[in-house]
Amino acid sequence: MTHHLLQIGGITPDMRERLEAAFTIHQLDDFDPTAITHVITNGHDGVNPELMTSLSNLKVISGYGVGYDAIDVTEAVRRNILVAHTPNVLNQEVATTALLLLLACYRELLRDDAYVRSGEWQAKGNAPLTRSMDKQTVGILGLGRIGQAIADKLAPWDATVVYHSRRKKEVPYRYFDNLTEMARACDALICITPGGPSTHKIVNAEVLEALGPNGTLINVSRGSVVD
Ligand code: A2R
Repeated sequence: MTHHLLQIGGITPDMRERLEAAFTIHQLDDFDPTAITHVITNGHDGVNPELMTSLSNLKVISGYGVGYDAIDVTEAVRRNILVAHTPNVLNQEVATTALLLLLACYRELLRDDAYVRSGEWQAKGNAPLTRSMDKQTVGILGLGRIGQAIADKLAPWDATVVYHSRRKKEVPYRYFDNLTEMARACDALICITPGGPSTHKIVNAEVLEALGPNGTLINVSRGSVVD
């Protein structure tokens, strides 16, 4: 029996080859909704509710990413549709990106890059000095799989790691049950919670004010987490 898979978003040649061994692949601009049994999608696009309703024989939604906030999981469960995602695969890479962004902010990398490229360095000499990243208090909003990888990667900078999540964990870092209080205690705040309604704009004006004018905000979660 042929399984019919609807592809949402881009896939690599390797993914295509493996999927083609098991499925007939259909694209969004040309498919019969009643024939589709499987969907492959990314974390950003997910499956929109109207599309999901139209796929009356859908059995599996496979998201190649960690976040599944763009998929109505409650509705999927109600319809007995299995939803899969790919946690852990990119923990280290997302954590490295978080560190890259943090270091780039502290060291004004973009400002200094522009300074050199514009010829100002040659004309005026060194750009102003920047801040040290050593011994900073770094708050992690969402100490899950990726949050922990970020905490691990902060070790060489001798950071004091603190965190806020829904529950306190068995970790050697200080827990804040209040995000604003944590922001007040931090030099930098790194967001790495899931998206969706429960985290929508939880980094709000109050949190940003508590972080202060010299605070650094790094968001490697969804854009929806920050107002
Ligand atoms: O449930 P808890 O207490 O373990 O906390 C989780 C935390 N979290 C929240 N923290 C504060 N307020 C909330 N409303 C809230 N909801 C969840 O986020 C946990 O510490 C963390 C999520 O960790 P994991 O489930 O292990 O996710 P992972 O693999 O680290 O990925 C995080 C997100 C994905 O959902 C993608 O959207 C993005 O990274 O790429």
